Amino acid sequence: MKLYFSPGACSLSPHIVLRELGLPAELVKVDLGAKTYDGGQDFRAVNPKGYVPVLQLDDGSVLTEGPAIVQYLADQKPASGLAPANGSLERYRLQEWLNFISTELHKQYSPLFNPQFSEEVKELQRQRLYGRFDYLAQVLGAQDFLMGTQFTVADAYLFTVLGWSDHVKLDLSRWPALQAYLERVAQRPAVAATLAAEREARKS
Ligand SMILES: N[C@@H](CCC(=O)N[C@@H](CS)C(=O)NCC(=O)O)C(=O)O
Repeated sequence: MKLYFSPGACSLSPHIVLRELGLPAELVKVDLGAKTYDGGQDFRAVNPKGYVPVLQLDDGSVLTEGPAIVQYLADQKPASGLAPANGSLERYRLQEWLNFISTELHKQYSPLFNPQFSEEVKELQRQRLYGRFDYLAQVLGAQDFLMGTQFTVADAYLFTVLGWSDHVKLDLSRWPALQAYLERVAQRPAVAATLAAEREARKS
């Protein structure tokens, strides 16, 4: 398998999942500005949508969209508990979280990275996100992870997105439960190893 990624981007989520599962994969760093990888190969030939993450399977098939990729990975090792069994209500709960993170958080952060948006628009966007944080803090004040006691792929994704907060001037200090959650997840050995690997990848 190959994971096309960019250090610190949303591809951190499947990268964490790979390491949590102990699955071997080649990591391919993508230059998102130039849309190239391996020093000049056309990334759009791999993913015409032009964004990471992309998972390429050994038979050459390409899977895109973070929520689909992390579920595929978790299903390679069902005993890991990173995703509940397909068809169970709990699996739909996991998908409920993945969709929430994708649409209500991830894609609400995106304008905050965009220099073309005014500070006024960005502030409106921050207020929208603060409402989502109120809800998340209620949940994570009462349990360690999104699904309860078990770390799942949804936590890998939420950790990734909330981790961008400082960078886009979203102050999490109003939500101690979210700060404690980020610390809890960061302490997981696989997560710490992933963050270290992505820090290293930034240098190359
Ligand atoms: N819907 C996609 C969105 C992925 C996405 O937003 N990727 C960003 C990095 S976090 C990216 O590669 N952006 C570059 C671009 O869109 O040109 C998913 O959930 O996987």
